Amino acid sequence: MATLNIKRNVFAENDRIAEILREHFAKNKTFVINIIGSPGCGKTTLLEKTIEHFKGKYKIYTLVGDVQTEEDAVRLREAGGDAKQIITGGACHLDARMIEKEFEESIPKSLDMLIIENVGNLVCPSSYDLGEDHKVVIVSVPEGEEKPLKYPSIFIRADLFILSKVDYLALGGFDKEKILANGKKVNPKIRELCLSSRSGEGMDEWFEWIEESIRNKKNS
Ligand SMILES: Nc1nc2c(ncn2[C@@H]2O[C@H](COP(=O)(O)OP(=O)(O)O)[C@@H](O)[C@H]2O)c(=O)[nH]1
Ligand SMILES: [Mg+2]
Repeated sequence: MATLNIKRNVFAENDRIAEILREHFAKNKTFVINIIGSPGCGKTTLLEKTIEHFKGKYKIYTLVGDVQTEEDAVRLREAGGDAKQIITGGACHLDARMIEKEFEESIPKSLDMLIIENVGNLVCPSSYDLGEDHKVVIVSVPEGEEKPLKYPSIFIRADLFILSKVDYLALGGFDKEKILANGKKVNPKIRELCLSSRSGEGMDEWFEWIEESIRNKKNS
């Protein structure tokens, strides 16, 4: 019973900080996404391409969560982005307090977009609100069609489902319609986007979604 209460308090405190962050981002008109997917599903590669595409047009800052190493932040800076690594030292997710600390210390206040790449994991990050506008869930083609059914909590909470690495579909043996249907089964309202950072397929739709979201945030 005591354990349950502690867990409830942790989530309540996280949600309280996330709401404060959301108010700050709303005031600053910063569009915020929280990207969640398994290790290796292609999160950082997608962000490298996104940074390259919007360079000079939008001011974008990226926070990257990993258990260890600065590798991803280095990659994003090499792509021309402004990026900061959050090393969790073991934690399997980012929480609102970590983002609050970065809000106070590193995140510029005049931003068009803040992208948070969460720690690679389809489970724990789904429970932590980071003050984002949208959670975006990514599953890559080789991970298998049943993933939305096995990890429903992130699909329930996400607004956008990206099926990544669609260049692998050409190899055969992957059922694209089935994984998309499974996503819709868990969350009928989820928007779907199929893309490949490698071949470029579907990337225009991703860029358009970002542009539209930034516009909507500015006008809100
Ligand atoms: N075939 C293919 N490989 C990709 C694609 N995107 C990323 N990768 C590869 O997948 C591996 C993991 O990518 P990374 O972006 O580091 O994944 P993360 O752990 O989710 O950030 C790397 O070897 C990438 O080159 C893609 O669209 N197609
Ligand atoms: Mg990464």
